[in-house]
Amino acid sequence: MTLPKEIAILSVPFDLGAGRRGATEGPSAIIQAGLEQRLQSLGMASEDAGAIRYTATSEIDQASDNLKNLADVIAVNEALSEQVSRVISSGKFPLVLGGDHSIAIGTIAGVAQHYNNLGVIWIDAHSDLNTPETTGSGNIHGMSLRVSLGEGDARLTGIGGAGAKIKPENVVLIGARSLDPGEKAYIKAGNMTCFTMYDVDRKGMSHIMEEAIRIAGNGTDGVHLSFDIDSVDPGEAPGTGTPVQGGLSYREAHLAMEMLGESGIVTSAEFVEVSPAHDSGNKTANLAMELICSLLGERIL
Ligand code: HAR
Ligand code: MN
Ligand code: MN
Ligand code: MN
Repeated sequence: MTLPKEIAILSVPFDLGAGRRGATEGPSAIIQAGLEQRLQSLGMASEDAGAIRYTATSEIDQASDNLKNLADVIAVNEALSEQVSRVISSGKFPLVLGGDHSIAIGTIAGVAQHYNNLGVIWIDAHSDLNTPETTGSGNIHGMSLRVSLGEGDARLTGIGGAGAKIKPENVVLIGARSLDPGEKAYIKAGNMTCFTMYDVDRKGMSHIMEEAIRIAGNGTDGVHLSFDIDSVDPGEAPGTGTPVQGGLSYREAHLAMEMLGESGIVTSAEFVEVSPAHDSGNKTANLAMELICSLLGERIL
């Protein structure tokens, strides 16, 4: 697989999977940062495929405490999974802009319809491996990776078809520094690779990315990048709902994207959790735009 030439940008202005409002404005802020012009100058054709439409429900407050806004999360993700699948069928590279990280459920469900063994590189301060039993917040953006692994509430795991969409041995987490007890137990017990910030500091981003590319690419027929902007240090990416100190530096984040771009293994990508209301200026949306360009081939020299 080489770098894609045709990109379809799917906007998902949705934040009901998060505890704080704000990520609905993420997609338009990233596009307004100049994404399409910049992709064009890289020789890529991009198509703004518009915002995912779904029918909002009136059941918001009837959802249980440990699955907040469940009906809306299901509705948006069903619609997103269909759109993502359609983009791949048309031969284009799906670039999904969130929105909170609950939308990974729909993105991965749509992508997985086209791959037998999908690798996933999940760059995030968090691991999003909670279940309704282990969540402390009830926010579904803290459960999305676990749902894609086929675990959790059946109404979520059934989005885009029943069952697991990915396997833990094909998943690599990078940048983790805020894990709940149930998430730690899952990672420690399982065969999922997790490079925490300790590992990034200790081994360096270059080494971590070589390993991540090797593991996610090993025996897989496609690789999805799920990039949560809160992986980056709040000093560089303040515009997000759940910032955590001690994150990736500006260059570490770019290096990760440059190496992934060079590897040519990435077949779909999403950038989530940009919240302009929490930003200072457009710093975070602009960073997300730049990181997308690094992934898609922009180089310093
Ligand atoms: N682990 C916490 C929870 O389940 C926080 C999850 C948070 N936020 C995200 N996802 N941005 O990566 O609520
Ligand atoms: Mn996340
Ligand atoms: Mn996060
Ligand atoms: Mn560091």
